[in-house]
Amino acid sequence: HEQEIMSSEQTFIAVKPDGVQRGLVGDIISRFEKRGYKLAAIKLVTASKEHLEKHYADLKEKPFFPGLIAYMGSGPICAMVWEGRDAVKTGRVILGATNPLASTPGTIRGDYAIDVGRNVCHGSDAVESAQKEIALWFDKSEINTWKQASHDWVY
Ligand code: RTP
Repeated sequence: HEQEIMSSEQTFIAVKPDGVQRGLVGDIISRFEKRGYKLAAIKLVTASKEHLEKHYADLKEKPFFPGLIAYMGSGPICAMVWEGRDAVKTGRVILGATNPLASTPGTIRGDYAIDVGRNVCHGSDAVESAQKEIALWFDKSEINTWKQASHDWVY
């Protein structure tokens, strides 16, 4: 299984300003840790408007875009890179559906949110966007390569 671990994916996960304010950072980290994912990078950032406009470039025509940028810039965000098998897709499952009213209980949004405009967390939606987002939010020097002692117990 060495090969599979070596080729394991990275995803960009963020606790949005409402999640940080509500004290949910620890719980969100804990869910990824307990599932078996490995933390490769983490920092608290208050993002600039320009940075957020790059992050959400695909949504710039949406009517909710200005509100989304204001919300995301309203306080610090906990930015993270999580690594492990199928991290992008499974990361989205751990977060739950974008609209919390449709999120399954047991997911982060399904447990903690009721409003799409205050949905607590972000996760990359594809391997390609994960790579772009990781490069946007982190310098290469901030990404840690380390061996998880529990790997053999996870895989
Ligand atoms: P995210 O990037 O935050 O993980 O969310 P997503 O891919 O699941 O959803 P996306 O469609 O890319 O939307 C990004 C974020 O915009 C906010 N949003 N508000 N109708 C609305 O008011 C509305 N729709 C989306 C949400 O915060 C969503 O996570």
